[in-house]
Amino acid sequence: MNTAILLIGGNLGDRIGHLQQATQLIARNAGEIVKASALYETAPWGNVEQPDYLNQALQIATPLAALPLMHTLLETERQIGRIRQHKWGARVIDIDMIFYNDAIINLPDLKIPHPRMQSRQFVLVPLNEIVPGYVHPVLHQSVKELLAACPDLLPATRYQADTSSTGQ
Ligand code: PH2
Ligand code: MG
Ligand code: MG
Repeated sequence: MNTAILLIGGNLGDRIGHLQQATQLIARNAGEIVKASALYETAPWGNVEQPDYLNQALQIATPLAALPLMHTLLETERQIGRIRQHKWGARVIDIDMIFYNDAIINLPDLKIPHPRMQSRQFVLVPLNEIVPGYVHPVLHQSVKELLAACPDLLPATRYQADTSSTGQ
């Protein structure tokens, strides 16, 4: 078995529903969910003219090698209804592989660890909840250390679904 750390997120439509659908499909097609973080509401990174995201980190145990896993995750995005438009644009679902064991992969379509993870609060904050001690195989720092040193100031806050209208 292999360990993969994923970050899922989206900022269009039923954000919670899409994350739940993604988690179910990943469990069915890629491997058992070992840990799941809370949901975090995060400010859009890159192109700021778009709605806030919900992001969540997952640790999975997978029999798949990294490349087949990536193809499975892309297929899962399509099943949930993602249509790829602009880089860093709004989307119903994005499923990114952040770590795969302690592998370093530099293929044209697959870079592991995710090359921008260390500069993004929306990745590091959810990861820090489930795998604070995971060591980045290139930077040789733990997720907790990367978060402490992260220059990004965009907020990532634990998301509470609004239950105020569901009765006293
Ligand atoms: N994904 C992006 C670009 N910007 N911003 C937030 N807050 N969360 C994301 O998941 C995200 C983003 C490209 O994949
Ligand atoms: Mg992404
Ligand atoms: Mg992606």
